[in-house]
Amino acid sequence: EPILSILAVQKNEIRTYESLDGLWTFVREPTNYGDLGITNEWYSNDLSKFDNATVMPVPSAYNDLGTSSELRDHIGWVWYEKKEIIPFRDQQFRHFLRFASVNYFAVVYVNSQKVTTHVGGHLPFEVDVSQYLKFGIENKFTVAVNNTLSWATIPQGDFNYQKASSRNISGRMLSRLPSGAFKDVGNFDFFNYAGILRSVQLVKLPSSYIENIIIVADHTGSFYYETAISDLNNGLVVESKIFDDNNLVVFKSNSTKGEGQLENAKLWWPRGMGKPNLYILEITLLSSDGQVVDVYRETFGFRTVSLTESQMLINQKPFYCLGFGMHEDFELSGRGFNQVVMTKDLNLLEWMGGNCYRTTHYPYAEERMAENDRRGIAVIVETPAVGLKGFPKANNNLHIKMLTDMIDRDKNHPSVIAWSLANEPVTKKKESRNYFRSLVETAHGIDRTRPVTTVYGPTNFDDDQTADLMDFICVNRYYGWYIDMGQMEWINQSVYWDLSLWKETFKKPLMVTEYGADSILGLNQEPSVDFSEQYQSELIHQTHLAFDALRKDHTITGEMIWNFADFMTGMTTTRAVGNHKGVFTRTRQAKMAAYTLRNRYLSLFNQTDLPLWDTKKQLY
Ligand code: GCB
Repeated sequence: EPILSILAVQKNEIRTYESLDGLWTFVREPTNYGDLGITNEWYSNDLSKFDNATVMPVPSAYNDLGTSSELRDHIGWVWYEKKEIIPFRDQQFRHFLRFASVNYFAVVYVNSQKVTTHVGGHLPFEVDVSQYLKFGIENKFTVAVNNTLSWATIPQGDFNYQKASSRNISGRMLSRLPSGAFKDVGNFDFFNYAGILRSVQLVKLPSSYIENIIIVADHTGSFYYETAISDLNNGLVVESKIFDDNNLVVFKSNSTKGEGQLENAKLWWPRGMGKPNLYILEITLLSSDGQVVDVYRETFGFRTVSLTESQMLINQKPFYCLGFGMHEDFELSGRGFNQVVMTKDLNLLEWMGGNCYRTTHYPYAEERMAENDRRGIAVIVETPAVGLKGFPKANNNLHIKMLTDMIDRDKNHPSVIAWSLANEPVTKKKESRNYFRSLVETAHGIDRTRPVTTVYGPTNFDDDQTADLMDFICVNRYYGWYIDMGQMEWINQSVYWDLSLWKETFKKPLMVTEYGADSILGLNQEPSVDFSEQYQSELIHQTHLAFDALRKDHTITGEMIWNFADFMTGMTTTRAVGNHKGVFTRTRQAKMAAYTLRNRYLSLFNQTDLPLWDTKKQLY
């Protein structure tokens, strides 16, 4: 069983790690759904000696780096291998092999021995490999990765061998499709990029070490913290300190957990409302004679998220989200972590006057979560459950595990303002209710400080069976695109009508988390037609008229465009080399719509003190 590596990797006076990023040997199983590698125990071989061996960079998706559709569209196993000499001097450490994201299913071997498996991309896992390593000589790390999706995976995919009708024609059996023809269609609108998508490290820790830290701090300056130590025997003691941004100690204790109250705590604010002030909780593990055994420094912030019937409040002040749906997506590297793209995206988000985004449709890289804290960008973090259907058969246990791991990874980030359980589940049937109740209870059970939401698309105010379980409700609506294409002048009224009904029904805060239209950069038509830059820009302008009216009526507490940038999808008749609903292109050049949106966001961004609509009952 892999354990979630809850704490992000850190280098300091005690802790260190070896990066295993770089070029790995890569072998693709020759056929889709093939099983040669597992059957023939490729993990005990030297993959670099294989005729079809090549290299693959880590981190990156492998799909777009070859020259064949076989690699791009491969379904099934691929194999990665890396050899490393581990220095003698490191024998004193406990070694953990840590993967920040492998999509979708991973089997990990060290020196030909299976050490762990992991299901699901986008979340880290690690395994103690100390007993498998050899020091001073070469070690072999092998990872078999499988991207096959099914009804039991999250997200779901529909894969099947196609049954094409065969007919006997003049004594010959002819069939429409070649034998063994298959399809694997992810039940979502983005390319199912696969491989080792984020960094891999060999983490070196002392034999007693700090396993987990939780720190909860609110706008009154009160805080609570707790530390888990791997084995707190041998008279080890813990020292906890909080440092402010001038590096002054503002709290000190000798306990693994405790609470306190900070006078004049400088609060973490989303951009536009104040500074995103951060503090550091330093946990030191000391031996009985005062030697430092381990140390970890966790960044956190003082802030409170709460809800009234209509609004989201941060530190008791109204917060209006000016945001984006996004993707971790770029040319060539696909969903692979790319610090260049991350930096450009967050800089552009700030340039747009944004203060918020949703990690559509899976948890984003850890590096990015730290950046959100530092920049004051509020985020709704979403599980990988996009487009789920078939309740109660969908994989509830896996969903609960992913939600738990996600909260565990991101719980100390002040920028995380809410947890999204799923995007556009098909929740029209009563059976979905218990499924979603179990998720809400899981999230609330772990974290009482953040509200829980689900993003609704296929269901409506009058047929959804789960929305009332949520603390606040997110809705995706495509008036003027999927509904009433070309009817620009209907959009305002339709959006107003739709959201007003949700509000009237549930009496909870609402956010519109998706709206928009595709456009191709440079495709200009006046008067506008679909896919032109004018059409996208006008559609979002018309939607904004409705948003203004809804804001006046105290109906919505935020809006997010779909999408920040164009992104790759699978092939379908409604996509032309991917989804073009970005206000930026895939290479991050601004379309006409970007300026329309920027004007709006900047004008609202500068309205710092939003009125408090209702001080009535605090819902959360
Ligand atoms: C949606 C989905 C998103 C799609 C988008 C679209 O409702 O949540 O994943 O990409 O619509 O463009 O169709």
